[in-house]
Amino acid sequence: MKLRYSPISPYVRKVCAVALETGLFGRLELAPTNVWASDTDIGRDNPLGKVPALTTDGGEVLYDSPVICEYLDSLHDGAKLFPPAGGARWTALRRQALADGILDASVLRLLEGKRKDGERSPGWIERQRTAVGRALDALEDEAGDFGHGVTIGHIAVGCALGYLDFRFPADDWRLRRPKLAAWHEEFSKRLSMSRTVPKDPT
Ligand SMILES: N[C@@H](CCC(=O)N[C@@H](CS)C(=O)NCC(=O)O)C(=O)O
Repeated sequence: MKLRYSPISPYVRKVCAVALETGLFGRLELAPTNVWASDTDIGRDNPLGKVPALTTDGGEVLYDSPVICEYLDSLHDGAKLFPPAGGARWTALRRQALADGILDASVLRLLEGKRKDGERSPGWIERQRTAVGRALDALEDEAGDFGHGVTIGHIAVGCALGYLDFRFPADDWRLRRPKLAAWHEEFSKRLSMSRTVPKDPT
């Protein structure tokens, strides 16, 4: 399987963490991809021009990260990261959606912040920052129920919090969120998390 890959994409991190948790990482051929390069060919694999995109052994290209993660989870016989049915499944999927939403808002905030003076919208940046703050408060409210298990919801939340540490350390999301901080400290010790921490390529 070929994974179009960027070492600092939090969505790619989610896929890699799932591959590590499920013992499939060794089956991934990592294809480094700069989606922002003017000559990138990512659009041939993913018409949306984004990573991650996974070409299966059968030649089908899958995107985006929730689809790729669920596909990988279907390829192994161990404990499933996507609970098969019932309340546990909806909780895991909702947590993944919340965490991915934190990423979406954070990426929008980052890109807006890089625009030139006069083009940048402080109101738009604030809207994204506020959405992330509310999402983090919601996670703090339920962090006591996270337990010690691992589902796609846990992995997505771990990746979202790691991305905030990477891109917005000054925000200090841990302030007033002690339960979430304690959970994250413990969860970050998993191999799937420690091996995929984002690092600035420069
Ligand atoms: N919803 C997508 C988001 C993927 C995404 O936004 N990836 C970024 C890299 S972090 C990207 O490729 N952006 C290029 C673009 O937006 O043109 C997923 O979960 O895979």
